[in-house]
Formats: sequence, structure tokens, C-alpha cells
Amino acid sequence: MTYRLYGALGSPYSQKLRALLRYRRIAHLWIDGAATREALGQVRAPVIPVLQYPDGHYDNDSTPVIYDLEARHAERRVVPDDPGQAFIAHLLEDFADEWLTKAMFGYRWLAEVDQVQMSRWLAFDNMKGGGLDKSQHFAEQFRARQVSRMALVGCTAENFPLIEASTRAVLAALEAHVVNRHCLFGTRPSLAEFGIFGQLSQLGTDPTPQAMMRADYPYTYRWLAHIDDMSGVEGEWEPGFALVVAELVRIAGQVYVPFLRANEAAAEAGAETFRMEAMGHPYEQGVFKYQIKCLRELRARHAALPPEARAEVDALLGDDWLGLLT
Ligand SMILES: N[C@@H](CCC(=O)N[C@@H](CS)C(=O)NCC(=O)O)C(=O)O
Repeated sequence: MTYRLYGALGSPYSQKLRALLRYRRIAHLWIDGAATREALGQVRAPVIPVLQYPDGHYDNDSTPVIYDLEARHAERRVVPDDPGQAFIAHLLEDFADEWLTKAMFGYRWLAEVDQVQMSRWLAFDNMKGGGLDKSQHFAEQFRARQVSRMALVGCTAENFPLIEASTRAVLAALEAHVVNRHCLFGTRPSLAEFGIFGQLSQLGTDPTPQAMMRADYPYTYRWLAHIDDMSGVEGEWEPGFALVVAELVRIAGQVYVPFLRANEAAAEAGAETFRMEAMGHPYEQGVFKYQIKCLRELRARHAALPPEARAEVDALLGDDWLGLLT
């Protein structure tokens, strides 16, 4: 039996894993709609994408699944051979999964035009027909549910200036790079490109951010269509850290580092919420346990770096990151 990937077009992490399976030429079926709801019953945390393996077992949470596929399939791996690059690729994938996702959720559910358009498309995707009235009824319920969850993930109007400023900085860095080459660590993609693509794929669909990308970052907008299917790409890792990698690490150092630090400190103090400043903007949110796990994993991977790679990575990370990781 082949892999079965249960997801949704409107799910950034589903897009991430689907593009990765395509690049790695890991045969799979893409399944969305009602069947996805059944697959959610097969896993502990009810989140998509859910991957069913050839032996029939199910798993989810895209990052551990990506590392599991690295161990099971030797061809076209997405973790760079160089340990320093492997660490930075993990860090950038984590930044996309845990911070850029706030742009994805914020742009989708803040403005009326996006709420209406996207709730209707997501209902349409989910129901695969079933009549307009029924799908629009479902759309309204889903819209209300998602809008009610915005504060939980920090996507409030008060926090959005920081989310937007950091997202535009990421898009500007990519725009300067993708006109020269599509990948970050040479001519083959790493898990970082798929993490970033997953979140930006939604900005490239939703009315407000799509217009922003087409107007201000047209090549990054088009780059999304390339990363979506790289099954025909044959490439190489190249040593060192490109300018775009240094820039993305710097931006993550400005916004994701204070976020992770404040979240951890609040949790340790038994507080329910935390407040921080970054890029000159305020940000406030409830404590999130999952990101404490992400921070611990970053620290463990940093500590496990061999000395030579550690020196190269630390030179790239700079004080912001080093102050948090060590
Ligand atoms: N860490 C998970 C996050 C997965 C996730 O949050 N998926 C969203 C859709 S993109 C979801 O299923 N949310 C649950 C919900 O909306 O109830 C991963 O990387 O796979």
C-alpha cells in the first residue's frame, strides 16, 4: 500500500508536507474532504495533515513526520548533510511553522473580505459539493469558530503590525533571493523551504495577502508555484550560508527569539499571558506549551552540534539567538 496524505488545500502544514513528498518522489495519495475527518480519529492530537503509512499506521505533526521520513527513505533527503546547515534549516522551518503561521491566520481571519472568501472556499473544499446553501452554512460556522480563536494564537488587531512587519521583512529577503535561485542551501530544497512555502502558500491564495504579494513581492508569489512541485528538480547542497539565510536568521532573531523567550519566562512564572516588544511593535498572547517544546528542541539540537559546525552556526546566529539557546 502507498502513503495516504490526509489534508486540506487551505491547510499550510498540509501544503508543506504534500510539496515535500512530491519533491522526495515518495509515492502518496492526496486525500481531502470527509475522509480527512475520519483520519483525525486515528491520531492523538486532532490536527492535519495526517499521514497513513504503507503498513497502515497513522501519524501527524509535520516536523517529526519529516524526520521520520528522512530515516525511512535515503533518496532526495531534505535535511542538509552539513550539520550546521541542518540546524539552521530546522530553525527556519520552526520559525515558519510557529511564527509565520500567525501571518497566515491573521491575514485570513482579520478582514471581512478574507473571512468571507476563505470560509466559503474552505467549506467548498471540505464538502466537495453538497449544494451552495449547505456549504455556505458550514462556511459561516467555520468563520465564527476561527475568528473566535484569533486571540488564542495572538492574531489580534493590536498584534498585527508586528506580524505584518516581520512577514514583509521575510518576503523582501526572499524576493531578493528567488530571482537568482529557488533554494536556500544550494540547488536542492531543504525542510526550511517547505516550511516557509506551507505558510506563504495561503498568503498567495487569500485576497488581501495575495494582492500584497503580487504587488510588492511578485517573484516570491510566483516562487510558490515552483516549490509546490519540485519532483523534477535535481540539485546539490552548497557549503556556507547564503545572504538570504543570514537575513532570515536575523529577522527570526528580532521577532521569534523575544517571542520564545517571553513565552518560556511566562510559563516558568506560572503566568497565563506574556507581553513583548519587537521591531518597535508590542505583542501580547497567552502562553503556548507547544512552543516551549519547540524551544527545547532548538536548544538540544544546538548543543548537539559538533565544534566546527557550532562555530559556524554561532557566527551566523549572533547575540539574539545565542542569548536564548545557550
Ligand atoms: N504542528 C502541527 C500543526 C498542524 C495544524 O495546526 N494543523 C491545522 C490545520 S493547518 C489544524 O488541523 N488545526 C486544527 C483545527 O483547526 O481544529 C504540524 O506541523 O503538522
